[in-house]
Amino acid sequence: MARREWPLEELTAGVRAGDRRALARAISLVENGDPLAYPLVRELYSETGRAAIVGVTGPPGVGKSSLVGALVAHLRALGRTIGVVSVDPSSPFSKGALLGDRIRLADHFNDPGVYIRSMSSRGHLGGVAESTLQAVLLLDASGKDIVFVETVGAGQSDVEVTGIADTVLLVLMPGSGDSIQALKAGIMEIPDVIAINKMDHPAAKTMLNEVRSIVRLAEPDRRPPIVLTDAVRGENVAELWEKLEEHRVALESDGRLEERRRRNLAGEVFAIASSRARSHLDAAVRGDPELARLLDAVERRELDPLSAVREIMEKVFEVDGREKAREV
Ligand SMILES: Nc1nc2c(ncn2[C@@H]2O[C@H](COP(=O)(O)OP(=O)(O)O)[C@@H](O)[C@H]2O)c(=O)[nH]1
Ligand SMILES: [Mg+2]
Repeated sequence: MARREWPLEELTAGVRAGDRRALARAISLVENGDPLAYPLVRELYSETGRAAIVGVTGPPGVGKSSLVGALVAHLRALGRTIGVVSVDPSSPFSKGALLGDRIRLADHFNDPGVYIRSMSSRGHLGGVAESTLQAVLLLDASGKDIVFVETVGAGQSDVEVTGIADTVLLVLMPGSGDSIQALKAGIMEIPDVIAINKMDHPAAKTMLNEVRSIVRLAEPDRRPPIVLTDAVRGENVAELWEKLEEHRVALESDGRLEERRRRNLAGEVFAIASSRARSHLDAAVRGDPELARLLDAVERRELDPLSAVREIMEKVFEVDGREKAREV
């Protein structure tokens, strides 16, 4: 496929104008960890923060992509513009993926008010968390009103990308027993809104009761609304959007949105820095004969583990390994 080269200024202007080819190119740069992605996002960052970011998480197969598709259809009818970033290796959003469903997501691939993108989870230096954050920022800068970020949740993914979101929607379906247990055990953070999708399933009511009983364990002001949905027929999708919007309006009205965004951005910055530090460490020690010698010495009990850590920290990060060892 012949690819036109974009000068940086043209690409920046194209993203700003919401040009889909510019967006496609920009997100590819981000996804590939291309050095050009860095000045691009840096240039646009001051223009971000306007979009409502909705994280959509839940086990594979519950209907996250379908539900996002249904929400996109609903929101387009209301005249809102939408970006979708999907980090779901098990069911990538593609032109054909949801064809055949009543919600013809494929229609939206030609709609200038919608940009849908599946992110590959193949890693580069900063990993998938970094490219997802950058892609969301690009969609935000392109003027989209709402950006959905779909990730596989419930302990399935080691990247907690919902840390980007203003509002977190957990999608479950009848029979998502493991997720119920995870919620109950407090392993899963309480989401802002819960959708029990596939309400056409005979066990939907049982599931609703189970989820209700768990939600009741939370503080009254932390209890998320629960909505039964059918993503294929678009049932209760309007109600679901209402709950998502109500959550954001409530956050905005009392300053919690700023607080949450500050916490999220701090978390993202630290997560990306940690991931880079880890990659740097991996690259530095891979095949390093000196490290092999250190590890041999640890194994022979001639050098204790923390002394080995200290030597590695000094060598790789040029920091005092002793201080770090004490903090840990
Ligand atoms: N019966 C029924 N099937 C659904 C519903 N929503 C999604 N599905 C189907 O469930 C499967 C998985 O959906 P998908 O959106 O890819 O789930 P994801 O892995 O959570 O993104 C697909 O075959 C959908 O057509 C629903 O509300 N009812
Ligand atoms: Mg999916």
